[in-house]
Amino acid sequence: MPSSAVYQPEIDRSAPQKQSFQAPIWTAPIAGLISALFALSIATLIAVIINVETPLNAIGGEFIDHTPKWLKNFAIRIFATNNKAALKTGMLLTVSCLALLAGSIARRRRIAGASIIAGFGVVGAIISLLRPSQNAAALLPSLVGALAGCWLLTKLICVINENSKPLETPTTSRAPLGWDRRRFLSTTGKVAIISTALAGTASVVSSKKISQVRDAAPQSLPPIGNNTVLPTTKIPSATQIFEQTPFVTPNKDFYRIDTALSLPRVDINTWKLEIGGMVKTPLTLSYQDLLARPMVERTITICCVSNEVGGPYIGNAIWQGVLLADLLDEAGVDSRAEQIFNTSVDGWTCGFPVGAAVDGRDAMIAIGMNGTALPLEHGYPVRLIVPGLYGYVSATKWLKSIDLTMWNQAEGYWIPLGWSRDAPIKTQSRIDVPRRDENVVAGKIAIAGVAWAQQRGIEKVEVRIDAGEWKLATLALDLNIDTWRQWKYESNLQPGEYEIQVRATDKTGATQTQEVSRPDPDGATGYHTRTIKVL
Ligand SMILES: Nc1nc2c(c(=O)[nH]1)N[C@H]1C(S)=C(S)[C@@H](COP(=O)(O)O)O[C@H]1N2
Ligand SMILES: [Mo]
Repeated sequence: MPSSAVYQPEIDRSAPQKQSFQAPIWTAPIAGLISALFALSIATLIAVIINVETPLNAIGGEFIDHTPKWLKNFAIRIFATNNKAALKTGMLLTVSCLALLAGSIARRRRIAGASIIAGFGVVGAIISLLRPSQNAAALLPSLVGALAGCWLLTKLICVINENSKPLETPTTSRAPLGWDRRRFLSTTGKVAIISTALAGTASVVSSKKISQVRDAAPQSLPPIGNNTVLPTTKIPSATQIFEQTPFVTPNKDFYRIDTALSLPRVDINTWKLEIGGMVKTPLTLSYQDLLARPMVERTITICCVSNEVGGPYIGNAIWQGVLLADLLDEAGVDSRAEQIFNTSVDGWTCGFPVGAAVDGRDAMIAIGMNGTALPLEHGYPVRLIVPGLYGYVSATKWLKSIDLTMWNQAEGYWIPLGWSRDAPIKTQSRIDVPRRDENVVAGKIAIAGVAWAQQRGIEKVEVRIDAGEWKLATLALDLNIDTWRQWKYESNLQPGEYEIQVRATDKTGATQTQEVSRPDPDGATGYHTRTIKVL
């Protein structure tokens, strides 16, 4: 019987219709939504259990890596570091819309509706397989999830359509009962509860596995030479002349920037660092090999190129690790090599000039941060730290391989997106005190902050109020040319509103430029300016 046939009840024609025979229009889309949630939660749980990337993270990751340049730069500006949460929300909304659609279609054309879910599963499976560091097992979660979703959708559509179809030969004695509302609600309710439980389990298992990765990190790092004191205690106190910004940024407060939707879970027993490309002897090093090597400890300030003037994406840490120059020396670098190209476990890449590793600066393979093994968020087990270069060209977290190559052979992740290939950190300064919108009381007021010019060092910092004369700020002890330097300036201020500006001059004598420019393509410029209210 064609589905367009309309059932004309033989009975109750004139009676007021209390109960409709057909399930309401919203039931089919809801069936689609519930089926998709069921599929996703099953897929996520399987992925977490068999240690592959979850389908949603795989699709999200692929989306991050392949969004057009304008969209990515737009998203970064709009959402700053919340862009991952925004992406996840966007994905869930998209999946939900597709699921609602799949459900509505399935009501009349079951196969067509289910094939939307199936299609999503196949796409998810293929993307999962193609993600960095994944194997054939990555196909499983999406495929099983999609099968489960299709099965459930067909079942729910049956519940919806059952009894609402006209009977082949309607008679007064065999009138259809109408659709079974109670059965539909109780089935979808149960499935919703099961899905929530599956998703909850997935999240618990996933956190547990992440803690296992964290717990596998050594409790303490090998001592540097004969020194076993926690490094933070060795920083001279004269580097700190105001308290609001600690000279050494605690790990928990350190800014985090990366493209990873989930933290890479590195198995420390199988992880290896490969150093290859244009070298005489390629090296393969395990975590233990690295720990057994001579190590250094250096205080270095790293920062993100996308930091706005006055922004928070900068931090200073005591890094412990193996000097890159030592490893490159052992590998024997071909003199024609131009670029040190790095790849992370999560497939992110970057490259910097060979010179930056061998010109005497402390470029290193870091395994420790502020006296502990690298936190997972900051690149455990191993990352690169290159003083004087922005993070996006040098600071590879979850490092997997280092390749000596030519500039025209490989391009780092951010370069095709319009960011500069060469990215030395620009001289900058920031006002930290008084805080924005802080009300200060008239009298002697402390203005303070940090300034940095990695590889050149900070020579002087000047402050001006209401575009007046530039006045020298007092500088804290200069630990080395690769760390930020604190500054402080005291002024007697009457009640009123004041505009404060700061500028730094590096040890080559160059003063940071006043010209205002955006972070892209190679770092923001301009003077940090803050208006304060004195009461
Ligand atoms: N694997 C990986 N490493 C990465 C990135 C990334 O996206 N993936 N981002 C880089 C950028 S842009 C910066 S600024 C620094 C930030 O390091 P942090 O998160 O430890 O502060 O890491 C760099 N290393
Ligand atoms: Mo960055």
